[in-house]
Amino acid sequence: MPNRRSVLALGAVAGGMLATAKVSTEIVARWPGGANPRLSPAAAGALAAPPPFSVPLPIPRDLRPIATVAGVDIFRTDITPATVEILPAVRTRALTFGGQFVGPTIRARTGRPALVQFVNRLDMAANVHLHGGHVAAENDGFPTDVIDPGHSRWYTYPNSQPGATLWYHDHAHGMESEDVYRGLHGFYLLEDDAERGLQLPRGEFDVPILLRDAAFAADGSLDYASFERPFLLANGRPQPFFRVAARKYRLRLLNAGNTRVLRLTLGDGATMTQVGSDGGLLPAPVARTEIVLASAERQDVVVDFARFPLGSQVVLRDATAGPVLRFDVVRQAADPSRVPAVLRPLPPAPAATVTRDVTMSFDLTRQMPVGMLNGHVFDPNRVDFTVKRGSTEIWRIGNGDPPGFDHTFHMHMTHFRVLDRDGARPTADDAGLKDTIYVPAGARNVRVQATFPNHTGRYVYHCHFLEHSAAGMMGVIEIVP
Ligand SMILES: [Cu+2]
Repeated sequence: MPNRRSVLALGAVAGGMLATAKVSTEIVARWPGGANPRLSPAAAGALAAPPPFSVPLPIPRDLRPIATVAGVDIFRTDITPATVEILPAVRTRALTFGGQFVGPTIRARTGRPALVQFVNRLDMAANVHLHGGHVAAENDGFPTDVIDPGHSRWYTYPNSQPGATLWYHDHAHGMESEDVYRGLHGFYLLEDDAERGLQLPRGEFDVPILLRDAAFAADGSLDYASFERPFLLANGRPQPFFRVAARKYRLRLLNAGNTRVLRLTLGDGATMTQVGSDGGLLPAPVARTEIVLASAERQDVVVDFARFPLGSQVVLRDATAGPVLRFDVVRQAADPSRVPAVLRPLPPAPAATVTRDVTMSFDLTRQMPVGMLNGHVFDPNRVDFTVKRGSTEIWRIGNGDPPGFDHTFHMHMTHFRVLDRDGARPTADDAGLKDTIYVPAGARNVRVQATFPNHTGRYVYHCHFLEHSAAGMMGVIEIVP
């Protein structure tokens, strides 16, 4: 079980080093979210990696509703410790939703509310945030709004937004980083009628793939304190294979790594057709050969395996970790799916009436580095910005740290569009409606525009490198009528 005190283990280690070495380049390089983790074989965890492509890709099971009442689907699952197999034949103690290292997938329909009861069977408080969900404040998993051990909580998800690849994870104050690292993550796939009508690949050909890194101690336990997390897991397994038919698949790629930037390519530069991002479908498909996903970002791509001869092995690679997942094209199949030229127009963007600045940085002068937004450490009782419901705002996001420190930016309750990055066009990875973006070192003014509809109350915004948010890089907005 995670020790509450261990949440800042990374900070403590780095802090000790800081005291003796000041802000050395070594620390910058090793701090999570500094330069991408270096993968030295000597540091590749105490357990050796299994042979590549020796385990199949698991698909997380769907969570079945326990009832449907008046058009509302009712779900229930546990937040519970469990022993799982991640590395082959190695037992690993994890924190899970429903006993699975990648929690059960909740499938929901736009216009059809869902009620989910989470039963906390841990010996510590936990909660649930539906990442990308437009939900009332009391259902958003505010960091101090937790489920005590032995208690349960109903979360109401109105599903009043367009279809999108969402995910759910713990957000308990100061613990989210370790809790998510230990396995409290799962998919929430929202579909709307218009999307269904597009005939994109569906059913078994619509595959959620949760990517995250990990380190293991010699006893098989997840090593949270390690700076280096050499294993990149796909749906909780190292370098799995996936047998596919020679037809189109929709792959829902999620980077659920705590503090990681993925640069993904397929085969020898094969094209992936991006159809969606954080907030759902793009206006039109976009051909991509490399996808960059910072922590918590999602991209949905369609890959047509009919382009490869039967018997082909097509490898998804990360620029740092190497091979991630191998697709084995093993059979023919009929393919009624298609990728239409028009997917879903973006909603209108009303003129912004408020502009705000958010600078993300560490206080590196302290014994223990703390995360800050605009120079303030997170205080759940302090409102940093008051936002008028229904208003549209432009936020200028800056990375205030020295070279080597990357950050991400995540806003709860709504989606935004990226207007520009330091005066230049957004990247291809910024396309569509976003809730999380990469804010690398040197980024000083990433402008995003958001509208805050429907709900009032207090929500957080933060760096989604979870070691950073747990160290205080988080703020509070209060949306008022
Ligand atoms: Cu950060």
